[in-house]
Amino acid sequence: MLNIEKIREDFCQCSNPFEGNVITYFDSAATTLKPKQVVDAVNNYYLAECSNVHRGIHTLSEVSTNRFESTRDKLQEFINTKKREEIIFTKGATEALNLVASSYAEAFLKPGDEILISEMEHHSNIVPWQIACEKTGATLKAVPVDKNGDLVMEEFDKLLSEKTKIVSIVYVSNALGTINPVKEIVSKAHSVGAVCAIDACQALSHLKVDVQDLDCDFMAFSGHKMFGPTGTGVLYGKEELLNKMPPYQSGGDMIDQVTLEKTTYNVLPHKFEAGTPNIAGVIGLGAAVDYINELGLGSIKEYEDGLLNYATERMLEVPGLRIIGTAKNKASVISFVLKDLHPHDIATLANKYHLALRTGHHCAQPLMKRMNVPATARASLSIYNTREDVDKLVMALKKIVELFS
Ligand code: C6P
Repeated sequence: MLNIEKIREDFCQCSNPFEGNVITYFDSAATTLKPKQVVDAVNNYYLAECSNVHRGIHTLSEVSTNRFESTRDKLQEFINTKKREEIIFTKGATEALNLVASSYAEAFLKPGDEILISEMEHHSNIVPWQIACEKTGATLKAVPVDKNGDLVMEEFDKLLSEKTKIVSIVYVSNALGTINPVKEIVSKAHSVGAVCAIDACQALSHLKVDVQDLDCDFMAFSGHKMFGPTGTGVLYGKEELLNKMPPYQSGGDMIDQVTLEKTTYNVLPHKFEAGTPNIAGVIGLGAAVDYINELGLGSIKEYEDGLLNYATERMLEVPGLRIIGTAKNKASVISFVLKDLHPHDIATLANKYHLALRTGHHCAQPLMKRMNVPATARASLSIYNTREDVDKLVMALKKIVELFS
């Protein structure tokens, strides 16, 4: 059982007023709040240990390098990679997916090949593949989504063929909360010889993820959606694939030997980490992993599932509210529309009640089109949200409905 009161003390935004009011935060799918343990780790680096990594032999550089690299060890254990070198630091899931699309897809795809995604992808898992297709002559196909927000797996089976070389699917939809059957998807992708990438951006702070159990070839995620600093992210890749891929960016740190005629490249993971990395951010991400481990993902999931059920039931009390995304297996995201109110108006009014909701297409325009809505309002929940927060939201939404009727 999580001690929510104690957790809320770690996230000072849960109790500190901003311009006179405490804001109830329902936008954790955009970025989670940060616990003081993470902020302290970042501060400690800047105030006491600041220096560059992998370069100097002086004490500070050694300390920073050790702290930076210890995050890689923590992440190896966290998602259970076979080797620590399979963890590549990026600035976020977007960069991680671009890395695979640029490096792997552009190097190995040819005209006639196919990439299979789904209608519920974030733009970060659509556009890089479109660009790779333009450059290679490959074709992009998308698995449809049903009216509840589940992938239509029969259609997945039909679209998957010997032509499919890459399957790239979101683990948890940021716009609907649907949890996809990724283990089954990976296994099906492998049955036709395709590699499978998983966009786990919305999964890591809610579910236990084990890349060896899933057997995925690549996985992308962002540190800032799992209580870590912004500008941090990870690409996991199987060692044999990463080894045969060309570098994504070039410069310092990713080289072995440089002459004016030719350059040889560094070993993994450095081959894909050109230039000075986000040292403070990665150290903070290590503290975020410690924080999640301390709470336990099992307890987090149990608490969030209970809160999601409560919020779903209570929000349906609001006259005219329709939840968009009612898959059986969901993480703590509730997207909704309210009568014929534009979602921007809902969020603007909710903001007056000091409630932070997100509205818009959530960088998933093809999904909005499929669900026949221009946009939704979205409440995304995390471990620091409570039933009282949900009650406040429901009360505000009821008042908004009254105002417009
Ligand atoms: N979704 C949201 O409010 P970055 O921006 O690189 O950290 O993450 C991109 C990304 C990729 N995949 C999924 C499933 C995501 O949810 C996101 C980010 C935010 O839903 C911003 S649009």
